[in-house]
Amino acid sequence: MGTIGTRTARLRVLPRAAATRAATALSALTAVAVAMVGLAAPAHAADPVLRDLATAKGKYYGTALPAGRLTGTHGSVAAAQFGSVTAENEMKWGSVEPTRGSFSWTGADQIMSFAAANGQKVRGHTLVWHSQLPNWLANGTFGNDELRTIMTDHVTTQTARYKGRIDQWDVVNEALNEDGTLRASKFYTQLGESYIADAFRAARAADPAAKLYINDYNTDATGAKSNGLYSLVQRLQAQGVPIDGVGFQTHLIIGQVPATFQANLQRFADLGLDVAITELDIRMTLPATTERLAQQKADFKAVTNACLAVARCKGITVWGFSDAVSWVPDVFPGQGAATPYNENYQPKPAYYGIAEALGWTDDGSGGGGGGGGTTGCAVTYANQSQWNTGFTASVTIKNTGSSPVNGWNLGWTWPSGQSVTSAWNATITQSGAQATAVNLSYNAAIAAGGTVNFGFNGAWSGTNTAPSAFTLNGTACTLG
Ligand code: 9MR
Repeated sequence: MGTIGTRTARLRVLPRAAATRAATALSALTAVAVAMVGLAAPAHAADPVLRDLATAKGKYYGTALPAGRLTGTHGSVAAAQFGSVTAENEMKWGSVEPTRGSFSWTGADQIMSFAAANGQKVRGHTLVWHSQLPNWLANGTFGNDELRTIMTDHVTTQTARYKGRIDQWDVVNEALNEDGTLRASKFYTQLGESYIADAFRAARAADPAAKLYINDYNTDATGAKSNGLYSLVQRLQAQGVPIDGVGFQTHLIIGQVPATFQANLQRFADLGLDVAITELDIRMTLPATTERLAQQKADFKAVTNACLAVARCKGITVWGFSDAVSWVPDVFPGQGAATPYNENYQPKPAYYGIAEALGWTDDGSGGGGGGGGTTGCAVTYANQSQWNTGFTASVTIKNTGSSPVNGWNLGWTWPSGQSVTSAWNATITQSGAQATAVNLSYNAAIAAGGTVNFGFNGAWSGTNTAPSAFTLNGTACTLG
């Protein structure tokens, strides 16, 4: 769209439902399933399971997932925490039909297998969209009848392949302009509004069980764009087009959950349609300060509450669950931290905000992520010795919050071109001037009020100015 707005693996005891899923996955004996169960989710023992909390409320909680991230920590958290998955890119036209009439299902099938192994629903995304089209289609010239057949054949082939296994299909994605008129996509320009009805009819014919959605962004509030969507949906219903639901992508900015969000969901539901929050993320200007993370927690909670308050809101999908894998920083430079887990797969306050909205309460065992306890850190940086081209530094992190930190990464930017050459008590990686130190297995935990220390050798030339700012798990620290 483009216009909108290490840790160390550690075994944990899986909750009963997760253990059952793990056993199911193992019995499936697929590569994907085996890869997902052995690794620990890096949550606290008392951390809630979003998929189970949501199910208890009659909703699902899902995530977008790239097929390249089905194993390791990413795969294990996705399996344990989410009851629905959406292929982030693998079911788009450009992925599945890169050459006319020649289909490539590898990535899409991997997502389907992962979901089946882990008892997850699948949101199909997406059949007809102006973006991520294959070159042969985007740049080809076709007569109107030919283009209509190309489109309906594509819809039919893809929905038929996964017949009976898709909970919701985003049949048409991002059909609207910001002013509520229809976007001048290749399909609209040549075929007119009827392309939408034809796409839905083809999908219904090939997979009668899937719920068929129209999906868009910047339609979360009442206003010109969502009014345009509302009118479009009414026109489709008047023509008897088989549309079941409306997806609200909900790509938001912290502090800007629309006041009319719930009412807007409700007015679409009142048309006799299901609604769903399909691509939720809530970005912020970096760095992620304690204050911004607290605002983000309130915002994730508010969005979750809005869905809970609308009976026909079926569930919520986050567009990526970890800041390690999110489209946001690529598209909005200087912004990010838009998901409920940090880059180190530690739950952020936002995660606890979701859980609280879903009825979970902190038992005081150290979860809560700043919901009950406070978070904070102070860093002491000492240049211990220096010679013509090298130096040795020592860094001490103090947890000044009231909750323990379980798994940490410390980031800083070198002011004068230094680089780390070797480290102890941490693993340090560097990208440009940005250095990141990650805990080792034996020093992952920092008790409330406690400290950890690590050190390293570095290279310098010219000047060797000390870093002036540090972030712990994405949150700015004071200098001690
Ligand atoms: O997250 C997706 C990213 O990896 C792709 O590069 C991008 C290409 O347009 O699409 C992203 O997902 C989009 C989704 O399919 C539709 N709504 C907006 C999402 C974020 O751009």
